[in-house]
Amino acid sequence: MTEIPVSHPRYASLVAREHIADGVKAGITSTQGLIAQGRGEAFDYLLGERTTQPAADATKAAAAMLLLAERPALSVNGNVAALVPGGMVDLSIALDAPLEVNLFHRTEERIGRIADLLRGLGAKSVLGENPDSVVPGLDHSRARATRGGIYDADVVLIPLEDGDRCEALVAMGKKVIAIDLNPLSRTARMATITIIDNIVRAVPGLISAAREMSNQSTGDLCSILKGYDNTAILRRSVEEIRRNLDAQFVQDRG
Ligand code: PTJ
Repeated sequence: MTEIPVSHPRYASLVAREHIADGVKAGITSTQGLIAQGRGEAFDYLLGERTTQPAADATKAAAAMLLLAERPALSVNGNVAALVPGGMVDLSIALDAPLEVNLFHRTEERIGRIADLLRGLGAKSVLGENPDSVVPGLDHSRARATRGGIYDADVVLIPLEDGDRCEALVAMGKKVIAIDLNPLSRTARMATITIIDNIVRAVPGLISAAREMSNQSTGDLCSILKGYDNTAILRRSVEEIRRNLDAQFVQDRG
């Protein structure tokens, strides 16, 4: 990994790039993953590279939904495995939920490498190597799912996912939680709850929220979800971008 000084103003962003590039070299991340990261970075820049209030609100609702779930499952792709492998393992342990490797550009080698990485970091349940069912309405490889994991889940976390799969999971009657920096993406608009934040901040935020809220009563968790409005969260996120751009403009002129 290239030495990046902590004092560099773009430190976090440069470290994330290194992780994605290393993921490609290790055969964990697809080359298309480099492009996806670039797209995410652009939106992160517009959002001010921080967790906004709507993202924090969505994170709290997502933690409540995951704690209330009977069969939660967490999806992992090549970018997620490169950026937050330990975080996904910690989250799965905090929620007692399986991790399931599911790839857009599926190869059995990459699935196996990601599963081994997660197991090496202490994951208790990693699925995806032997899918035994399909999500209706998707083409063959992306549709693959596992009973006891995503296929049977009532709540699924899908970080950095494509819109088709999000829509197909919703069509199965599942509650879907997305992490996506683009508030305009189809994934963001189709999901039940969308956390508009960088996964490197969103996953630690979800772990803290799940741990802090784990002793709350079912009634308290339900009341957090009762007033939740995902369209309003997306609107507020776009508003955050607008405000951030206005603030930059004033600063540059000042
Ligand atoms: O490993 P695979 O084969 O499953 O492929 C994974 C990628 C991510 C390459 C694949 O699913 C893909 O092409 O995704 P997209 O369609 O580029 O969508 C990724 C979404 O995630 C976009 O809306 C990005 O803005 C968003 N995104 C990218 N990086 C981040 C992100 N959101 C949060 N945090 C990021 N670091």
